[in-house]
Amino acid sequence: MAQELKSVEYGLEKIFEGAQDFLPILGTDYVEFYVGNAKQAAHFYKTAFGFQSHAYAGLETGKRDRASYVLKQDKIRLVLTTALNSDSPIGEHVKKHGDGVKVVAMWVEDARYSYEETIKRGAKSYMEPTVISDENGEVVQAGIYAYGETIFMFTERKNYNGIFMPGYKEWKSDYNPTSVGLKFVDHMVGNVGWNKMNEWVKWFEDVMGFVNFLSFDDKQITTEYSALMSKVMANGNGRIKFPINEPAEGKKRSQIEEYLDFYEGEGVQHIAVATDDIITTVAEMKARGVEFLSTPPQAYYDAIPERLKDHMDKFQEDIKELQKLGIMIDADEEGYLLQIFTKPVEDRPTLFFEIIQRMGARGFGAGNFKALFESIEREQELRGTL
Ligand code: TYF
Ligand code: FE
Repeated sequence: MAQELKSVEYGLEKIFEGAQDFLPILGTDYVEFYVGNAKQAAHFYKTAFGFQSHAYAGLETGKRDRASYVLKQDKIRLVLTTALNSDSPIGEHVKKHGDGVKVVAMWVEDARYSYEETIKRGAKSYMEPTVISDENGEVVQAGIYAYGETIFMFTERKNYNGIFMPGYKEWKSDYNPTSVGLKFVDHMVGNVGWNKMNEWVKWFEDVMGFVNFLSFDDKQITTEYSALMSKVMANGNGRIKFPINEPAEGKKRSQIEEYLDFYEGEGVQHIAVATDDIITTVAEMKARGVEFLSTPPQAYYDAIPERLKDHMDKFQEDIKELQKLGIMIDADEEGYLLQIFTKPVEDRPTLFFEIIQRMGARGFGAGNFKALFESIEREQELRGTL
């Protein structure tokens, strides 16, 4: 079933054609989580995911209401923020959603302009353009609401050469686990409510100037039990990709519905991070205690040479080794990709990570959907949420 998805239309040409250029985005600036205990979360992402200590803000830097730990791995920056008192919107967020992504920050040339243009096109304001400065210069930030309580923040840093942002100090630690080889954020997926996907597709088109470059409907993404629909939105240069999922009726509860119930609303479902050596990255993460979804069955791996056929000559990995680690393989017209998914990284079955290595392919692993969703359903079964 999944293999038939080859015909879905996509391609960078289409992105460039369809996208409006009013909002040039240079890349993902950082992803900020609101968590119950930022100190411990930072330890987890350093130890298990190979992030390095980068910057810190909290009582010691004059912040009275919060503590934020900034972690870095190659181009990826994670910010882990927690409340320091009960009277805090950060604490409220954690109370409602559990630990999760609050802010997706995008690196832009001009934050004021990005804000004005998106507001003009219908965005709801979260934070008006704000200049934050110190002896290293200034950062300008402005924010708009995206799905649920998730914020898209525009960050302009052309006049700044400090460590992360004014208000933060460099975080030097004696504990420095090595990188696991994660390089950059490939995409971030949002789960939205029943029948809300097309509203959000339109929001990304109208407000952000993005285009829909890939679509999967519930007939394509359905297993024996649950179902979902998914559309991928991308910006003009293709550097920012936001797939959107909505639940669909199946025989049992959709994994998207499970997320919406436990997150108590719409939000970021997974963050896909790229590596150029997935075997080393995943072996290292497993050794450090990261839990991944179960390995697809033998029949899945038996079918790989057939799926790879046009790309078999380029294929460099050993299928046996990929199978040993539970890594999945998919191919499209342009190449192949390797991917694997962690289990949720909190107690609520909400946010998880994807590790992806693209070998030319620009798709999202449609050929793996069936095996992936069956693996997710095995977890749902254990949780009693299927
Ligand atoms: O980002 C994607 O589209 C893929 C596949 O609940 C996917 O990583 C889609 C939906 C989902 C989990 C993974
Ligand atoms: Fe993904």
